[in-house]
Amino acid sequence: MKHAEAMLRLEVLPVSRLARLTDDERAGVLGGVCFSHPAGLPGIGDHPILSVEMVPLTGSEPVCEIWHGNEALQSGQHGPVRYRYGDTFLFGCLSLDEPAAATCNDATPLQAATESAYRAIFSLLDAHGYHAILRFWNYFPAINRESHCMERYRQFNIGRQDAFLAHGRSVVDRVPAACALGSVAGRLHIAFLAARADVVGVENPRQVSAYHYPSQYGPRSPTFARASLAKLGGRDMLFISGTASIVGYQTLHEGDVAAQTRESLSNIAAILAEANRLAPRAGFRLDALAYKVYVRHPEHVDTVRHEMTRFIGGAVPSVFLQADVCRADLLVEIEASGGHAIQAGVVA
Ligand code: 3EB
Repeated sequence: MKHAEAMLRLEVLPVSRLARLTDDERAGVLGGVCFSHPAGLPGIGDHPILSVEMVPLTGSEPVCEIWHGNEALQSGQHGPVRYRYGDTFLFGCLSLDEPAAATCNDATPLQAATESAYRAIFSLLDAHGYHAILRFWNYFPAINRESHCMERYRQFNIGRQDAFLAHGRSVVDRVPAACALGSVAGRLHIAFLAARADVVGVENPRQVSAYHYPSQYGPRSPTFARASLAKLGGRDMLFISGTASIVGYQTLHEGDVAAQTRESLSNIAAILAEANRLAPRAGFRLDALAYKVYVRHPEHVDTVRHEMTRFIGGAVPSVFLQADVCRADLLVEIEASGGHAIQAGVVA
C-alpha cells in the first residue's frame, strides 16, 4: 500500500525546547499547539503552531504539543488557515477575531467567526482531498458567559453546525472527534488534524451521542463524535474527544472533582472498549494513551492526577491545563489519543 508507512508522533515539550529543534526535526514537524498565558511564543518558520492563552498546571513553562510526521512535508496558507501536509496527513490551524457586535436576531460575533473558520477549513480540505478529519481542537474565551441572549458555547455550536451543513457534511454519525474549551483571553483558536485514510466515528454506549443531545443544552447539538478511529495502512489510531462526567446526557457528581474524574475515565474506558471492538487487532490500552486534562480550578489538579494514576494503574503522559469546561457544572474534561508514537518530555 502506498501510504502504509505514514506515521505520527506526538511530542510534548516545554516551549524553550521548540526553539532548539534541529533543522531535520523542524522539517518533520506537521504542526502543533502551545499553551501559555500571557501569550507570546516563538514560532518555528512558517509552521502552523497555534498559541492558546491557557495556563499549564505542571512545570513552570508554557507547554507545546507537537505532531511529527515521517513524510516529506510542505507548508501552505488558505485564507486564514495555516497548514502543513504530506501525502497522508494535514495539520492546520487558525485564529480569528470575533467581528463587530450584532443584535439578537443576527449571528453573534462568535457564531459568525466559528462558521467562517469552519467554512475555510472545509474548503481547504475539500480542495486538497484530505477527506477524513481525525480531530478538531476548539478554544475561545468566556465559554460559559452569556452574551447576545445566549451562552457562548451554544453560539459556537450554531456556527459550527451551519458550516458543516453549508459544506454538505453530515451533522450526525459521520462527524469528527473534537473538544471545546474556554481559554483565559484572546481569539477563537481552532486546530485540526486530517488525513487521506479511512476514519470512522466511535460512540460511547454509556452516553447519548453529543449530536443527539436534547435542546435543553442549546438550540443546536454539538457536532462531534466521542472518538475518531483511523485505519492507516494496518496501523490504527484513536483520537478520543474531550470526555467529561456525563452519563446519558446529564452531568453527574456536581461539585465532586474526584468522582467526576473517575466518571470521565469510565467513559474513556468505554470508548476504548468500543474502539477495540471495531478494530480488534489494535489493542488500545488505557495505559498506552497520551492524555490532555483540562481542570477548571487549579487547586484540583493534584486530586485529578491522583485519581487518574489510580484508575489507569500508573503514571501516563499527560498535559494538565487550566480551562473552563463547556458546561458550568463540569470541573474536569479529559482527552486522549493512541496508536501513534508518544514522546513526552513533560510527564505529570
Ligand atoms: C460533552 O461530552 C462535554 O463541543 O466539541 C466534549 C468534547 C465537549 C467536545 C465540543 C464538547 C465538545 O458534551 C463537552
